[in-house]
Amino acid sequence: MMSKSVRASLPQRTDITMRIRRNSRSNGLLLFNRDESNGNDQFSNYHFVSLAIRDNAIEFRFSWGTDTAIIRTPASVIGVGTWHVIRAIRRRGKGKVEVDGRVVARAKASGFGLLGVTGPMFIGGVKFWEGIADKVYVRDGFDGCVSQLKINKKNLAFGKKFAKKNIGVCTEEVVAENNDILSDMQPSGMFLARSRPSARFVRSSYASFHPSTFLHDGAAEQISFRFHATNPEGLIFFHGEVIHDLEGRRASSTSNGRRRNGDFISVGLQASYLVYSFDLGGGRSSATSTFPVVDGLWHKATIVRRGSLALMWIDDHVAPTAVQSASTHNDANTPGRVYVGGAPDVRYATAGLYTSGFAGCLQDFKLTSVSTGRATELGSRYLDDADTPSLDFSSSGALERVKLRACRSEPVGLFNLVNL
Ligand SMILES: [Ca+2]
Repeated sequence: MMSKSVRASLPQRTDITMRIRRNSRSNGLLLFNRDESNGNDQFSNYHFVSLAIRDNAIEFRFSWGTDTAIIRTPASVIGVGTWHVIRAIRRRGKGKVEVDGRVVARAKASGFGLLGVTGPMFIGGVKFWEGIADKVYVRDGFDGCVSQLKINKKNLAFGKKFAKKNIGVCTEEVVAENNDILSDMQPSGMFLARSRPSARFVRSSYASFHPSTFLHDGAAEQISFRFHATNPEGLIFFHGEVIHDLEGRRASSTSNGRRRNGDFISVGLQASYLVYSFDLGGGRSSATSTFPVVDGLWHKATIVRRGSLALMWIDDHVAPTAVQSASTHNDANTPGRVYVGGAPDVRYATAGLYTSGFAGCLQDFKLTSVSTGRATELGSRYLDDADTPSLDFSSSGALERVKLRACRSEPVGLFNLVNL
């Protein structure tokens, strides 16, 4: 994709934000813009600015011809299959790269001044690679989706300003109703991909499923889901004692503020952090995300419990948050329904741990029980649950559907490996 009317950089500063999702671990060029004021000699030492994925790291380069500054992030700051916001910033000779709002790399090049980029700006690939590949050290276009491009804090729609080549449409994504990132992007030949099971919740919403939906009879078990939260507090998942019997009556008349006496497993948001809590009979333990997850972005959570040990991964971060319960209780005795997005009486159900349900979208909610053999194989990693069906939030899958809404689908630009 190419734009002749937009420049990726001003002389004194560069500020590029791209929201991307990789389809593979391939190297790929995200953005390239060079100086063409001295003619179109491809092999000369020209000024340029580039953003690329190389060996699973992000590389932000800017060059004054003979000298090139390279700001390289650690490898694996962005994974495959999840959305990330990358921001590359330069102030004269100083540059930094942020991923999902956190600075992950910075560098200073002394003596550098103004940068001139006069040529067209390329996104996702370039028209020709001669004389470019040996500047950025990637030889392919980006394999994945780009849903947002911001240059100097100005959002650019992938509309008429861009000439497109080899670009499809990514649609297997959902966003909250207030996300209008691509409202003005109307690509021709748009197709709708299979939508993933998802539902939107409004704090008082919930869906319930048969107790057997999550059998805690394996050597390990896993909860995984994608979420986009719009409120910093709220219950996302609960499995514990019987709250309502099969006729829908509250099973116990005990008042709020009671002391809990049954086993439970819960996941929810507390002050913008994701928290996994469980009590198997010996007291409550919790694992909390190391960073806030209510930030307008989609995140993926994967939680594995093996007896009294729980591990929680957020997005593609390699290191999980771990919690080991001091108790010797390993079995979850949870005869109640499985609740997602909230519960009939959240304060009562969670004994005050939560006061309301979740607000936002949940997608691809999977509950997987792992047999002893597979758990051994699993080690300390999480399970590939590609074969686990996602919870069906429709009336054919859920026992109850209370105030469930639809998540809107989001069309986004898809790039493939074919060069522009
Ligand atoms: Ca127990």
